[in-house]
Amino acid sequence: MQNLEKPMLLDTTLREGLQTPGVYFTLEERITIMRELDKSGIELIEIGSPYTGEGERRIVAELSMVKTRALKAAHCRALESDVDTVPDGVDWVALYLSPADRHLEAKFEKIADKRGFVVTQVPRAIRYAKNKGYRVRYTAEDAFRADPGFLKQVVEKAIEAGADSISLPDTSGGASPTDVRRVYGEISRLIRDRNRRSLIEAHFHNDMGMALANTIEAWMSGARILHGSMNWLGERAGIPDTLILATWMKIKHGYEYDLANLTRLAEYVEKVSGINIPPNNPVSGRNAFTHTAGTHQKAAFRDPLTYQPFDASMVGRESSFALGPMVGSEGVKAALKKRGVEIDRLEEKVFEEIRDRVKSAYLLHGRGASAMENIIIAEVLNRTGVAKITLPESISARILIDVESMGDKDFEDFCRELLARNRGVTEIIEIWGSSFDYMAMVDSVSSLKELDNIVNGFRRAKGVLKTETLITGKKIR
Ligand code: HCA
Ligand code: CU
Repeated sequence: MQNLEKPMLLDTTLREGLQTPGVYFTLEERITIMRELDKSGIELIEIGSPYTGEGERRIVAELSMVKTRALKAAHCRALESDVDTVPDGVDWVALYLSPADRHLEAKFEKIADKRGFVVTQVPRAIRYAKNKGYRVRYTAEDAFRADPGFLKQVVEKAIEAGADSISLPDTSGGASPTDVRRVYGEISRLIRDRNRRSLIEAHFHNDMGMALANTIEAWMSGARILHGSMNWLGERAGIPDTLILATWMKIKHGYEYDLANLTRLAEYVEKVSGINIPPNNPVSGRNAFTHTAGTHQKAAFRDPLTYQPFDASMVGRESSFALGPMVGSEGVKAALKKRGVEIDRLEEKVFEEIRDRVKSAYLLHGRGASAMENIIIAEVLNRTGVAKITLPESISARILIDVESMGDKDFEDFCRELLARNRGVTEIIEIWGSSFDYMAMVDSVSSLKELDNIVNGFRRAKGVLKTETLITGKKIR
């Protein structure tokens, strides 16, 4: 691994993240997010876009008064009048004006010499903000789709005007790591050749799923400030998750960030943004440290790192084992241990029985079987005398049934007979607008075995294609 200078992580949950459809944070929520980012060691926090209206300007002004170790950045267009909306207490002002012709065409209809406008306006706005005492970033919006020669020309103007940093964002999210190496390499060289100290900032959108890899590549190609946003929030597919970036820096390079605190913040942001963390999200996803396949479980039970890049405790989490349709007896052991069962006192065949019953439950009932795992564990364990787990007094369920053709006489006759025998099934109704055609209500049977028999009965009935079972809970009255 190259010897790379420690980057500064910039979190823009409060600016880019606020550009996620449907997301809004109150002032209190923004303050909490800021404080927790700061506590976690994030070096720069983008606190908002004060130029977008009086309401936002006032909120940004409040945020700029919150004491943090992290430097605070505000986002503006490259306009003097936007700079005037930046409140005291902000350290770094970002000024964006795209050098890409496509943007200039779409945005500045009335200006005849669009490129000419960029090369004069960018340095003008930078000087204006520098004179007001700010550190200044120039953002070459959509840098990857700008004419490379013109991009260099504008960057040159920006560094001459005193820009402290240059952001080369992949605004439209189509760049690859190879493109990044070229563009960041060229601009790094340009800055070095001019003997300037301007830093390069990396900001990548995830439209093609490349944002995180692009950001790391940008760092290796000279960027010093790397942008992230909690839980990948941002325009469209978002930008890299700050937690994952910080995890990479700590795990791979030993740079210190409080990952456990960032993991808690991820949950908080999930709650206040209303955007769920996908279960398979790296680091913060519910499944990120869960082993499922029997072969994985067997190895991971002894050494989780067989199937993980780092120890879950590094981010304040624990490895876990799912039961599920592929479970192995090691997975069962781990699950029992977690429930406080003394597994050393149990014979191997107990684990195997639980394993086999869980697997068959999935075959018979579909994914609804996940709600039966605990019942299976209790039914098997209670027979051993080693542990006593309280079972629900009775089991109720809904069986969804897909038949060859709805309203089929044979199937309905079968149902009538079943209902007449009155063994657990209390009602069968047609359902519409689902991939299933009927729903059977099972009320208060005494064991899973009994439920299995009922489902097996349906499965053998003429015309039945498939079934799925849902265990039901309390009735709300
Ligand atoms: C945008 C701006 C930006 C700016 C990035 C930056 C982008 O919303 O168009 O200032 O570094 O993606 O280009 O988010
Ligand atoms: Cu962006």
